[in-house]
Amino acid sequence: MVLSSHDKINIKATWDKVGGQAGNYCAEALERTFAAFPTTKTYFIHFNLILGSAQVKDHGKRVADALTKAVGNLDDLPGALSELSDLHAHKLRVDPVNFKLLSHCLLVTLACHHPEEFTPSVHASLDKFLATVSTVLTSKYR
Ligand code: HNI
Repeated sequence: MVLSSHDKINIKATWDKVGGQAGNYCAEALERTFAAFPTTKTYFIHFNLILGSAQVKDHGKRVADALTKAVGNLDDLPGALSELSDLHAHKLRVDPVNFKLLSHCLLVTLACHHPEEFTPSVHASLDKFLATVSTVLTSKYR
């Protein structure tokens, strides 16, 4: 999937708008993922998944930092996410279907917090961005 210059503008504008809330939004997206798609919790049995858990908040911050790095490297996502790709493929072995579930919940979270900005065009660009990130993170499975 190729991100157009229009997609890149939409993605960067969204992330600018999100600003310092990225960690909180990603933690909310994780909470939504665990609530709406409970099978995703099987990857986090070593976490305390109670609502408001400090571990989930902390993990949200990590996911947000990775996405911030991705937004800053839209022309080289495989390079920017290379280590994370190794981790998810070789160590964590997360089934790729789960990336669609988390991506969906990230979109829902962004739409809830920024309804005005979440136009169909922005929605489409963010969906492409998350699908591309997901492809990179699952690219080393074989
Ligand atoms: Ni993911 C660890 C980013 C999707 C399960 N994940 C991380 C870390 C980052 C990260 C960053 C921390 C790395 C480190 O400690 O060095 N994960 C991302 C991103 C996406 C994603 C950007 C997609 C947008 N991860 C998923 C999905 C699952 C998942 C879909 C499973 C449902 N990730 C994990 C697990 C860990 C993890 C499990 C290890 C957690 C821990 O600390 O033990």
